[in-house]
Amino acid sequence: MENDKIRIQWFPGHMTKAKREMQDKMKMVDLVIELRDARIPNASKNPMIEELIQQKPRLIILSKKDKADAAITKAWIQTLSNASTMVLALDIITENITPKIVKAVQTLMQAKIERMIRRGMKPRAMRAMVVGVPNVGKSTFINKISKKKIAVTGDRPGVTKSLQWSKINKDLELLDTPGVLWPKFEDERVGILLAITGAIRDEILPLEEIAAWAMRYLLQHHAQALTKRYDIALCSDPYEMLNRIAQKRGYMRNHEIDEKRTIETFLRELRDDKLGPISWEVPDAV
Ligand SMILES: Nc1nc2c(ncn2[C@@H]2O[C@H](COP(=O)(O)OP(=O)(O)OP(=O)(O)O)[C@@H](O)[C@H]2O)c(=O)[nH]1
Ligand SMILES: [Mg+2]
Repeated sequence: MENDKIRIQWFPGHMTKAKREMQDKMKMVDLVIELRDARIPNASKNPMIEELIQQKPRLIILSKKDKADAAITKAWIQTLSNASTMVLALDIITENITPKIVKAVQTLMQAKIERMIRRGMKPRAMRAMVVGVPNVGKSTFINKISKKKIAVTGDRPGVTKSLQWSKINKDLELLDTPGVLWPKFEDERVGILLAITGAIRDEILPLEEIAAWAMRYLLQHHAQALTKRYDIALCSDPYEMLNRIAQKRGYMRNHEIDEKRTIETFLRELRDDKLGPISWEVPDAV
């Protein structure tokens, strides 16, 4: 079973609609604020976005930086930055993010604003579309900047259903969008990493395989975190590791290991950072 292909499938019906609406609105936005999960900056990049945003300036926010390894995040910032793309890593919940965003938007849009002034136009608010995979923090980001609870948020994918503008101040307007995934993952690893970090609904996931994949990665890269959290002897078989957690915690039913409970607990603790900050992807350059 270990080496079977892990298949993650879904029907992106409402996402097709969201993509169409975003395409439509793209014409009237000045820049794109793309949120990616700091733990998986590559896997959480939506390939559709590249085609959608064309030449617009882009601000990439690596969200949930509190859940990622700080040194690896720093390397990602360097890798992803270029002439038309600024990159900021943020803990959206605890940081005072507004001044950073306002400044970043000003820097990115300076040339356009100056052009408008030169042509005698009154500078208007810059319009930014906020995009990103489900559950990455788009609505939390907008609420934080607007200091209002305009957008509904929740720790599960698929909370935002439609596009919604928020006026932040005279200089900035933000468009919240539903999290979108793409019809097909080019690489099964991408689907697994999105699953581990909570961008895909658990109901449609092969959770046992996802947990085993995560366990294998942790054994390779964070073995100490496993011993510290679960106080169990390490072995190279991820399924046996899950059994050991179950035995240690007493997750039994009718004298047998309660696999469902073990897997769900393990994944929840992983997502809640109980094993410490973990980056699941490292840029090539590192
Ligand atoms: N630890 C941490 N949690 C965050 C951060 N940003 C957002 N969250 C949490 O992530 C979860 C998802 O946030 P939302 O703002 O609803 O995400 P979304 O991108 O709007 O999701 P959809 O509308 O489903 O696409 C919430 O539980 C937030 O509290 C962050 O920087 N750090
Ligand atoms: Mg949302």
